[in-house]
Amino acid sequence: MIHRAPRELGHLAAAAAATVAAATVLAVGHLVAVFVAPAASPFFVLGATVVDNTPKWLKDSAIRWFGANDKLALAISMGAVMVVAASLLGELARRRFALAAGGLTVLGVIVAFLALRRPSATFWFAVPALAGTLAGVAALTVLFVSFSGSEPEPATGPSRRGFLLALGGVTAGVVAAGVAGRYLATRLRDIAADRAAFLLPRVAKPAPPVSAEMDLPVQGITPFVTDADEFYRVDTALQLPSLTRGEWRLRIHGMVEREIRLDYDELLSRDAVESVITLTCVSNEVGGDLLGTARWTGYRLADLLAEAGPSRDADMVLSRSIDGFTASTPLAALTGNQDALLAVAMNGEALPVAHGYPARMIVPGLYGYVSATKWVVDLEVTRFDRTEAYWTRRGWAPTAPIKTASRIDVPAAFATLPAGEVVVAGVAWAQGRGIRAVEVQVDDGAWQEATLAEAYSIDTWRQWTWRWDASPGTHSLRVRATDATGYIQTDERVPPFPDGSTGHHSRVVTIR
Ligand SMILES: Nc1nc2c(c(=O)[nH]1)N[C@H]1C(S)=C(S)[C@@H](COP(=O)(O)O)O[C@H]1N2
Ligand SMILES: [Mo]
Repeated sequence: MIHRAPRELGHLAAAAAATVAAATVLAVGHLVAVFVAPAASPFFVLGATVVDNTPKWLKDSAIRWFGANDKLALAISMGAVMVVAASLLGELARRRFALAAGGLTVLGVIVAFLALRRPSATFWFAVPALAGTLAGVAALTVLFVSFSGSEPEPATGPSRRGFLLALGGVTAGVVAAGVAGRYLATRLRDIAADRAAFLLPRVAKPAPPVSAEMDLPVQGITPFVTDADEFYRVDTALQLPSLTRGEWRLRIHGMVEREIRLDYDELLSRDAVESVITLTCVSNEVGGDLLGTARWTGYRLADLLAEAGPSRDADMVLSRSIDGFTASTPLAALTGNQDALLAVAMNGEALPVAHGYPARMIVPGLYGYVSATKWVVDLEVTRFDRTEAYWTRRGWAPTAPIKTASRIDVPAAFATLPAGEVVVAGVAWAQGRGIRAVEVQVDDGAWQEATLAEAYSIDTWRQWTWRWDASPGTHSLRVRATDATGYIQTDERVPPFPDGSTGHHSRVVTIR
């Protein structure tokens, strides 16, 4: 097998195989980087490392010699170095395949380390080079095995044909990965530039500010407003849609008096509004963190729908995203709520691509799967008895108001704390109704009234805190909320399917 036959692979063939394997590292790494961290592409990492470490005199001469083509000159010289290095690797593989594979791995790991040293690197930066290296070693192995795999016959036997086939196949794969990576990278860069050029629309009446009384100074409590990059993300997109503002269109049609088509500039000519809303996922388990609060800027869906004139017989709006996701929202939840938005900004900045850039829906009081379509491009006014949406077709409830719920943020689960005063705190939510009270229970004791932070609105969560005089032992803390209708959060445990989980969140802590 591998240990014998490689010696039979010619010098040129071995060099070609190793060069293709090295190219695999770069191309696959580049493709993976598009999704993980574009700046961590092995191409850019090697290029930037070379540029950063080129002595000034050489850099200056390169610019003098090659002028605007200095990047091209850099690419060509790096390519030449790679071919030479790969040929040496191929030669090594002919003699000791394992050593060559190990050598390629070491080179890949070095590139991963270089990636980690790039500015603003996170640990993700190591991933593209490592993924590329895996693919490269696999390519090297396939190429050498293809030669030696079948019964080696002399001269132009099947082994040679196998090798040429494999070489052609892997090369085609490398080219495809390279082209895909390049194409996707430019597409995503377009979006980044498009987002960067976004200007927050002027709002006639800004949403009331979040005051200190709404955001308690308790260590470890969930902040009232969630940072965009901390905001939970739930969607079916394997690859984020990339839709520029220039490309974006919204069509409102179906059971309407007149169909409407809007582009982004036409949207901007309307009055923008702002509203602070807590978005919640139906999949949130008791105690889970699939919810967050943001200040959303956008345009009233009620106004946009009014322009189209929905028919009296309609009772639902089927919203569709550019990637085919759909949500069915009760028409009344959109026309009857001034805070149901076609949002374009989150916390004062363009929506992040992952949160629906350039436009998404935000509807207070309803779980996201029936209301919060990201990358939305189409609103069809229709009826619940005519069609279904992405998740409702899969058995999730067609009407899905957010259930009254509460969560303990501090102390942490299974924390060990000194006896005496312990601060217990968290958040509670019942969008559309508001939170009236929160109570905490220790073990089987009586329910104790927590102190509520000031409410922002009925459509946002509300922080709460309770001071506990804790005695030694292992204790269980439990929380329940009462909403403004007087409904007390049930302790009946039900899973998220089909219309949201219920049950009390509890935490066990040890007091010393
Ligand atoms: N296009 C699209 N929009 C979508 C979804 C989706 O899968 N695709 N998921 C929905 C669900 S289930 C939720 S809970 C919210 C989550 O929004 P976020 O990712 O901005 O937090 O988006 C909604 N909008
Ligand atoms: Mo969701």
